[in-house]
Amino acid sequence: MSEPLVLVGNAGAVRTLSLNRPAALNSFTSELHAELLAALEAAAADAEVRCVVLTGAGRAFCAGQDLADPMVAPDTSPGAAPKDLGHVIEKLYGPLVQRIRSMPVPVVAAVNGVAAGAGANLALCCDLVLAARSASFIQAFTKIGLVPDTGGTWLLPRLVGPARALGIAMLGDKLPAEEAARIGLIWQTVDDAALADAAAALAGRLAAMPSRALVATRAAMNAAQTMDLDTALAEEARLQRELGAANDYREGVEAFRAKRAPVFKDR
Ligand code: T3D
Repeated sequence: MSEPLVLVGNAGAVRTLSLNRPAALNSFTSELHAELLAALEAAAADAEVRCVVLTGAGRAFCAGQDLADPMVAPDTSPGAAPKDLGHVIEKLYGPLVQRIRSMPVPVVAAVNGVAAGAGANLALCCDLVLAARSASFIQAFTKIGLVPDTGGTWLLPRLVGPARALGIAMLGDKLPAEEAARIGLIWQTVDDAALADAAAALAGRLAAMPSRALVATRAAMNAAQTMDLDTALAEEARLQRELGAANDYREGVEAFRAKRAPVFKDR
């Protein structure tokens, strides 16, 4: 039997998904897309899972689209029709981003090495991005005549502002993880040898927190980007009304008053 393209690990309430095509730097084929989407669906449907960690097997996080995949590799024979890359984005990368951004639990990217093209934006669309100090982020798209996809045009200016976003995306230079953290593109870097433990600790911490509040925080911050202040305040009231009626709020306040650790269960 062939190796799974996504390795699935469980530690308590944390589900770790490792992209597993190390010889091709975990670049995406349609098969990898299918396995990753199925693994994310399974994590979303499993009430025991309270945080997902996404990482890569081997020395890379993900080198984006597998450029040797016949689905996208240009056919150079005379008169050959161009590959419909728009279809690939609509059918594979778009749904992947939407799946991650709508997960019912927080998603941590543990970026263990180079994250290029769609691989960089796959990491950036996670809620918290933790990277090994030797990792790097490359918006490789313009080098092959494409625009940033996998949410890159939406994410980059929101994360680092339009000036930096354009510099990073147009030049396609390798951005070391420490510089990515310094400019606010990612959450944190840690020593390479400490990445797995740091990701596990961060994910364990998130898993013990009120999932619904974390997910609503993600959704509210996304939505507020296109709202005026009045609308954002109204949305905060709506969410607070909803969360204030949930068990986690009661538990959080009771635990605070009893000076004990809360046990959150809503998802
Ligand atoms: O096309 C569409 O469908 C639209 C969607 C696009 C989404 C995208 O992601 S477009 C961007 C695609 N990705 C890239 O352009 C990145 C290409 N890779 C690189 O620039 C470099 O490999 C890296 C900077 C990521 C790493 O460099 P380095 O020197 O550490 O490794 P390497 O020697 O270049 O690569 C190691 C192996 O991985 C090598 O194979 P080999 O020679 O050992 O058999 C290399 O060919 C393979 N590899 C790396 N990236 C890809 C890849 N194979 C297929 N596709 C890749 N993207």
